[in-house]
Amino acid sequence: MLIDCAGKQLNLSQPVVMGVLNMTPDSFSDGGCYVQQDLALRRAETMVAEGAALVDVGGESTRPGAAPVSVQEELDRVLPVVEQLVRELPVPISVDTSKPEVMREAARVGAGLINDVRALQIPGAIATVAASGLPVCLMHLRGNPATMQQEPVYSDAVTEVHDFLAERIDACVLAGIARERILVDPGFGFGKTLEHNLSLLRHLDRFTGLASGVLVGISRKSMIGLLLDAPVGERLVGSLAAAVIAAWRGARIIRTHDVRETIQALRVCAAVLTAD
Ligand code: 7PJ
Repeated sequence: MLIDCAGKQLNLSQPVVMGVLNMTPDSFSDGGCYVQQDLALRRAETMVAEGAALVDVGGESTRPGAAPVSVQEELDRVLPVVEQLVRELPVPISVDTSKPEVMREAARVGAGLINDVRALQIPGAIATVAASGLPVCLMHLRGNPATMQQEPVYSDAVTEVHDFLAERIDACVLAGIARERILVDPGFGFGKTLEHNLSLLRHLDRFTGLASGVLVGISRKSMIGLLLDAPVGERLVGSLAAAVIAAWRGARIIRTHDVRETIQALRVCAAVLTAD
């Protein structure tokens, strides 16, 4: 199962790791240490050396209550880095954005995948991705990042998230984005309680037939913190357990801050998954 990411191939025959590169000064877990471009490049090189199949560059903080970022500010944060990473790294560079202008410019400088936590709902986003020819990850988010953790309510979270993603896929296909270019993500922590997140992880196999593959981002998130009563810096082991469960339930891309450890955990998982 190969996905073409602007000329670089992403092989999803086994679960792979997407390394997170935050370009936000207020990122909750990296504390903005990689805001400078050379540090960002070195961090990305390390993640690729550790085995990351993709690097995801983001310039908008989507943590609960984070302030909105202007188009220009987001472009300033991510474009120079994306341009350099595309040139210097062998893996596809993904851009975590919801803004059509950022998608268009990222595609122009060679980005290989658009990762949108708002599932291309901002006007112009679907047409921009369709025109770019790039693959896209559609994520489910209930509400918006500012308000999403204010008592999210579902009658059946798994079905509602599934049906939302199915509708977004239909809209994309109608606009000319082939199903083979679409990945889906239930959006752990985006407008969900711990119970919702746990149901989504347990029933992740419900999402595997929707499009080309399932991507999950659980790394260091509050669902791990709540289960372990642990601060962000002490969530590695819990995040690895969740990554293995996700891969076991069919996820093909694990988005993580801890590339080396996650790849080790996934290697064990993949060996068992492919055993007789
Ligand atoms: C996710 C994401 C996720 C996808 C972020 C964080 C918050 N993109 N961007 N899925 N999370 N596709 O890294 O904790 O879960 S930003």
